[in-house]
Amino acid sequence: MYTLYGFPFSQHSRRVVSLLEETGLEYEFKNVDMMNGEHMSPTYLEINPNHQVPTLIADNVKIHESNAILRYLCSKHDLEAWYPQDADQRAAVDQWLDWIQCRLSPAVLGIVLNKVFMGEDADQDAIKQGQEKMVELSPLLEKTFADSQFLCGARPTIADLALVSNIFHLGLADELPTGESTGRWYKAMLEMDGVKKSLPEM
Ligand SMILES: N[C@@H](CCC(=O)N[C@@H](CS)C(=O)NCC(=O)O)C(=O)O
Repeated sequence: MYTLYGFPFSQHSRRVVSLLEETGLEYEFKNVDMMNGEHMSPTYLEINPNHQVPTLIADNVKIHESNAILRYLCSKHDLEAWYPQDADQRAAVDQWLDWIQCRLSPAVLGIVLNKVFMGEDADQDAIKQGQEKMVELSPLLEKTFADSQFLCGARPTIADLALVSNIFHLGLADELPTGESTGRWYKAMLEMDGVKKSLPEM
């Protein structure tokens, strides 16, 4: 039985929830109320000194970093379909996970943080930079989904779960990547039970 500390409006938390739900692994979700600063409380800082969600706790391990948690769960439970053992196939999943974290996510965060959560303190430059980056990155996704049903082939992997958590986040700011094939992929991802269960109540 896992304990997952997270927050439904955190895209990094949602990707872990969606894997746990998709695979039926047992877990207890502990809500860290970020709107009220609970992630900065001494109690939570003991759990994760980086003051970030998610954090996963199992019998012998405590892990932060959402993608590390996804990889851990897959390795621990032999979730081959979600994170292949084969080196070539695994490299493709890892490549997308890193691309999402390093290239896409900063743009998404810049837009959503400032358009949705910062009110009058919003940094308009960060929104503009994020939007410009999305104009650059959206065609890369569109080309990928024109050739392939999911990021790494005919079925979703943890890379798709990481991506959909970002794209849903972008949707909070009324922005989505352009492209018919990307739209088809997004619709298919939103129909997955685990993804549905990871979404915040709105
Ligand atoms: N690289 C981390 C990022 C986690 C992250 O940025 N979490 C945000 C919520 S989506 C957070 O907790 N922010 C609070 C803070 O940084 O103080 C991961 O992938 O888990």
